[in-house]
This record gives sequence, C-alpha cells and structure tokens, in this order.
Amino acid sequence: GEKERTLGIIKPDGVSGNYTDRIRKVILESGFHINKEMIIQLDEDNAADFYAEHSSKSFFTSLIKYMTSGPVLVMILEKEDAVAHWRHLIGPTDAGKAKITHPQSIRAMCGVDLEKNCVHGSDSHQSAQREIAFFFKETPPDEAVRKHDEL
Ligand code: YYY
Ligand code: MG
Repeated sequence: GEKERTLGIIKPDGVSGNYTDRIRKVILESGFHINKEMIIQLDEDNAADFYAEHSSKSFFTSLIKYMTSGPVLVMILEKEDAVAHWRHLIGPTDAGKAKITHPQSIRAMCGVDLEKNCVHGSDSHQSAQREIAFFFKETPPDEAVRKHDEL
C-alpha cells in the first residue's frame, strides 16, 4: 500500500520527563520512519492556532497553558496507514484510563491524565496534512491564517 505521513508531538512533560528516547524507540520498532523532527517552544498564538478546533471548549485555556509550558518535539512519522497506526500506538486521550484499558500504549507509559497525555497524533489524513504544513512549511495553510486572524 501507499506510504502515509502523520504528525506526532511529544508534549512538554514528555520532553521534560525524558520520555523522548523511549517514545522514539517505540516509533522505530513499530516500523515508522521519522521523516523530520524539531524541538520548538510554542507561544500562545501557535498553540491556539494548532488547537483552533477546540477554541470553544472549557478545557481550551488550560490546554494552551500546558502546551506552552515547555518545549515540544514535533515529528513527521511515515509508514503505511500511519495516521491510524500512530493513533493506535498512542492510545486513548485520557492517559489515566489508558493505563487501565491500553497499558501498552504510549499515553499509558508517559501520560498522567486527560489533559497531560504526553503525546499528540493527527486524527485523520486531512488533519495530518494540515498539521504537517503547520509546522514544516514556511507558509501556514489558509485555514491557520484565517483562524489566527479571528482570534
Ligand atoms: O486527539 P486527542 O489528543 O486524543 O484529543 P482531542 O479531543 O483532540 O483533544 C485535544 C487535547 O485536548 C487532548 O489531547 C487533551 C486535551 N483535552 C482536555 O484537556 N480535556 C478534554 N476533555 C479533552 C481533551
Ligand atoms: Mg485531536
């Protein structure tokens, strides 16, 4: 089948808690190629743009504070069916529940709770393309620019 790309992020407490090497090992052992990676400190505007779909949610302010609390490691992950496979590997959004229901998942390994869940994965092929462009192209997609102007 076709190779696909998805976006993975190791969130601030994953980076500061020294989980990067363990997560990278799981990624490579699962057959992904790490196409590109960079460490970046998000500011509030960056984080709000990235999570624009959640801007009306009650957890948004707290999420932005968490995502800007330290550097993150952003990675383009490539393999067949990368989006679905990476979502499967990271496990459920709530890391507390993941520890019970998906103990082998990355969120079970390094996450804490529903908010501090250690890693991000794109939720669809379309989201992956937008999110990869968000971090790895000089010009953000129109959608990101529009959302930014609205904030
Ligand atoms: O895609 P995924 O990261 O698994 O969850 P989303 O529903 O897209 O939420 C994005 C992000 O927001 C989640 O990783 C943690 C945080 N969050 C939260 O703090 N509280 C919630 N009730 C839902 C999500
Ligand atoms: Mg999501």
